[in-house]
Amino acid sequence: MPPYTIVYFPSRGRCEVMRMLLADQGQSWKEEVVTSDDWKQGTLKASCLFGQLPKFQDGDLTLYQSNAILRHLGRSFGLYGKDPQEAALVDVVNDGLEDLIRHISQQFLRNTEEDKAQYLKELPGHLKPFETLLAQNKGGQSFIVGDQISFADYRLLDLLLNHELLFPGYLSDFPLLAAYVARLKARPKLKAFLDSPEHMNRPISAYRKT
Ligand code: GTS
Repeated sequence: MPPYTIVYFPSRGRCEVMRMLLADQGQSWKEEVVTSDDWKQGTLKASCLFGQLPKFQDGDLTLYQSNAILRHLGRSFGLYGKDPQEAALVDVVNDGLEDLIRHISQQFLRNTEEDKAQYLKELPGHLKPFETLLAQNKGGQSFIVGDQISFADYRLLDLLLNHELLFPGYLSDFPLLAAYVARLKARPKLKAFLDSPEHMNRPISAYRKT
């Protein structure tokens, strides 16, 4: 039995990054998929510390809060920079991604054509900090921080891949980010996961079909 269990709604949402990280690190995990009917019933919600999912089990340890889960996995698998300075930079990237993802979630909830057009117009401004960070690290030929993969790389990759589904070709003005996506996607275990029906058939958000 794998020690890890992800309890979440039937979407990529806040959990695909955990799945990508675990798959790339050669781990297996169990899924407990919660349908909206199950959730509305209320018992599980009442049992969750903050009344929300994801819930994550690592053996006897039960965790809530997706960023705490990611940081736990980062520490467990050596995916949190090679020293405190790099760990702090990994946090900077992750917090910047959190802000951006919150902003995106608002757009997804409304999702009119007008919102989409406005979002696309603003997207280059949102991506710029990440392209800048990449450029500052070995001219963009490495990871987002240092010379080893961190949990922030999986999170950034997840965000960029989701955007590719929504806005194909959107990275054409961001050559370093485009090359970074291609490089990470080619990691064998990650590629196997990203090509699997398990990933391909899971919608980005519970609120969307794609
Ligand atoms: N800060 C929390 C985290 O990062 O884990 C937020 C969790 C959260 O907002 N969960 C939503 C939820 O449980 C689902 S989703 O935003 O991840 O899609 N919603 C149901 C509810 O009853 O609040």
